[in-house]
Amino acid sequence: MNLSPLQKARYEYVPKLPGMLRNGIAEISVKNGEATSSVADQDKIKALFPNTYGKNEITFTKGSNTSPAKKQVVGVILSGGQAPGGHNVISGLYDALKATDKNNVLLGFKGGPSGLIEDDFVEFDDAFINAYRNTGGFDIIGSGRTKLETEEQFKIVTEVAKKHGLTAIVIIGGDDSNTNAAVLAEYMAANNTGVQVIGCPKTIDGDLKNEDIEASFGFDTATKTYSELIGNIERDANSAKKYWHFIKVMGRSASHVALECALQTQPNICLIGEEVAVKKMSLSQIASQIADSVEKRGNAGNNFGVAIIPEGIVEFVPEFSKLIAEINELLAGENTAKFNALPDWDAKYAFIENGLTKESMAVFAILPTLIQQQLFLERDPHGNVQVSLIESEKLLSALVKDELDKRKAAGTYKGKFGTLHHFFGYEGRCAFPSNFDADYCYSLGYNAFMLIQYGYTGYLSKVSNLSKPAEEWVAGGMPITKMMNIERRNGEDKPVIRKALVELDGAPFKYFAANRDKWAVETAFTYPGAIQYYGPSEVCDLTTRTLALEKG
Ligand code: FBP
Repeated sequence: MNLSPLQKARYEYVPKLPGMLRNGIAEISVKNGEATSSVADQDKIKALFPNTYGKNEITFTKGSNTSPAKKQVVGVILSGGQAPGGHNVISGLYDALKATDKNNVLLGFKGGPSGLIEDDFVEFDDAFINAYRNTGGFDIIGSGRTKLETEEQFKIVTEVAKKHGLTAIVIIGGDDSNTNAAVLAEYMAANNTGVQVIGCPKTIDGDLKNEDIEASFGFDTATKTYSELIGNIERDANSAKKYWHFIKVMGRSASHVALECALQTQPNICLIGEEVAVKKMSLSQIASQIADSVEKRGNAGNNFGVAIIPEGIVEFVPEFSKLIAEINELLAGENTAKFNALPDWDAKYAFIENGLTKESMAVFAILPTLIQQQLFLERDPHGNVQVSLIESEKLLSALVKDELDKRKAAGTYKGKFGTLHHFFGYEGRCAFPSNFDADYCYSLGYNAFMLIQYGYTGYLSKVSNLSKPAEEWVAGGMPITKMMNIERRNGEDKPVIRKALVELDGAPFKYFAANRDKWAVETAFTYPGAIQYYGPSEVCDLTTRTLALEKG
């Protein structure tokens, strides 16, 4: 492997553990907390998880380690989208496992949950792990999006576990993967397999958080990476003074990433999907709001600016969601073939006009042709529109241009509107983890092993008090069932971990809302610069603005 100087230096970085885990394995004991109940639908969740429901929250403390001596063979998987720090979860897990007993074994199942089904694995040793310490990416074993949720899959996993003598499985994933971890834990307990299951909270989207989990790992590094790039673009915009940059950032179901980037860079515009949904905003209203900023700035001679758009924005616009539902209906079954056989776009347009309601057709008609065609080109295997592939940054800038043309004709707008488009997503998911993520992830992995050693199952590795220095972090575990409620998914009632959307009465959004009118008109950009790995702690160990504001 060719090593960059930074990679070599990062190998030497020693991640910081919470104070209570620092004295060595022999000095970690357990403090029992309260018994738990699920956040909602208690009776239903309890009935679905009779073996793992209602367990106590636990915290680790300094004290004599009373866990039973037992050889551990642990399997680990990475699940879903990449997030900086995944390698450190595995190295923390490995270090705690080997420090407890050098005969313990850690197996990595490759390519995500499918690795467990296909029994595709590697056994980690020191040399293997050392090559990945403090690095970004999930390439140590790869990841995947196969869902572990059916009885048949669980039976196969049980066979694989038996074959290797697995005592525990660690699932590093987002809300869906950890929901499945809880279901697997219950299955393993109900069938007396002796296999424990522990989850670790991952996702750059930041939407796996709640009163127990303060942040999912990867959010810190990814948002710092995007914010660096956005800050650089702001400075370019402020230098050249000739472009409006429309920047889409990842975060499909929640706008935490967009909000955090806005808090770090103070752009002229940042849309928050959750607000759009609550206010039931239309595409025209959104375009008009952006056009107000462009107009005021343009009339003052500032024909440049920056707008941040969350990836999932269009799904939050009620009229757009309705349009998508109608298109899915319109092309159901044989209609797709009929539509595809039409000779040209005019014929297709007439077919669409004929099939949509008047209201949805009105929305469709204002979309730029490129986006109209995208809606019919990009389909998923079920024939549905792939909303995540819609270039919403281009859609919005085109709608803003239409609005500005009207204002120009009316004589109110006198500026120029040159646009550039960007999408920041993959650029941030595999960055070298910030010191925060390197420390947090290593602690999550180390802590996950302590939960295993003390015999817990169906727990999420929990490290909290994260806005304070690592020394003051609190390590422990929370039953996953505590975070669950019943939701309708694909026409069925399912027990799931509730996804955390941006709270409009939360401190991060309120801070943004109190400042955005000023940012929309003035040039109030801030330039966070690149993540710093070495240097003063106030620069290198900074947490996100979201966490700082949430924790006051
Ligand atoms: P996870 O929820 O699995 O962490 O993934 C989140 C994410 O990074 C989203 O922000 C993005 O929409 C999606 O993954 C992209 O997925 P893919 O890697 O499959 O293109």
